[in-house]
Amino acid sequence: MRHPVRDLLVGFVCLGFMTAPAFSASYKQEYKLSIVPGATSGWGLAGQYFADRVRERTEGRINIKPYFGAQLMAGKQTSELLLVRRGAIDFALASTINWSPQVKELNLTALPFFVANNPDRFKAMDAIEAGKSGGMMVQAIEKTGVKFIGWGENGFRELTTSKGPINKPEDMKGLKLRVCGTPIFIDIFSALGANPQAINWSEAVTGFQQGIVDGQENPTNGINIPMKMWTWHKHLTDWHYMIDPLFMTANGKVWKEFSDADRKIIEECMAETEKYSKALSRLGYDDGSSYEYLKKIGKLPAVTDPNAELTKNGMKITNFTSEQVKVFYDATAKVRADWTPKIGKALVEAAEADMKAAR
Ligand code: X2X
Repeated sequence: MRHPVRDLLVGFVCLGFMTAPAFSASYKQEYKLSIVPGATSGWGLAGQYFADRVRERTEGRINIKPYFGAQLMAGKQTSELLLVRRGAIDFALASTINWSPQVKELNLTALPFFVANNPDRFKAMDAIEAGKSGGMMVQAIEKTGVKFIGWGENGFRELTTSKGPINKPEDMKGLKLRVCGTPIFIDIFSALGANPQAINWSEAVTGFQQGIVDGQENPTNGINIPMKMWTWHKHLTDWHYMIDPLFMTANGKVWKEFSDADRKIIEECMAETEKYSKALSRLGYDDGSSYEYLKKIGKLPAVTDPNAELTKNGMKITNFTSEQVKVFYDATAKVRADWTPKIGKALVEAAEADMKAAR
């Protein structure tokens, strides 16, 4: 005999049973997040922070696992975009310099002495991201079919060398410098008279250990300190010649499969991650706001005074005077001129206008 109340109850139970998991039934058990350097880099910490926030906020519905050390690309960092497009990678916290061989617009912030040639280099970077030029970069990224989720920061790249100090371009003559395999770097260091060697990050440390190269360039907080770069290089040239912002992306199909509510959560988690990532990158080099922010969220790293840490470990820091910056700026004029049409004149001009408006 049919029992209307029982039928109704069974109906409800089934409905409940079907709707709840049906939401996440199309979700993967694990989403792979690609990170080029290691877990202790600023970049690695930011990736982990994002994954943790998303897991917490979605109550485990979205489980993102960071894969550090470019392992999803077998070390080949410039293949990351291709693998996100194909879906072999679900998420990537990527650097402009690893995607710029394919997305030419992303060479913008690698134009030598372009962003730092402003009274406040961090404000200039933020102005690009928040401005018309940042929007153009996002468009260029999304044209490849991947979803852009938000910005982060590897940081301004400073030169470390075993020979030095570097005070003028002539001091760089013949220096063998490890750079990533992105063409604009070859042009910049060739213009300065050095001998750039394209080596993947995954093999770079072996190169430093074996003395195959005389130096490299990477952000101080994010990479140089966690990597204890003083082990191989005693000189640091604090020249901020370029910056690589990071950006979180997802494979287009993966993104579409999330519910609207979950997409919103992911975007909010990335907005938090942007603040964390930028604070890690800028700590000790800004007006103190990065320190305050990291303290507030309970995430102050062990090293809060980067220059003191470098000096304590025997590194000699060279800070350029404005005259020295001018010499290096002039020495790289041809690189900016050659790369402006490749990046797009409209984009370079929009970035100049965005940075100027923020002065
Ligand atoms: O290769 C590098 O130098 C690194 C780790 O900074 C990037 O992947 C951009």
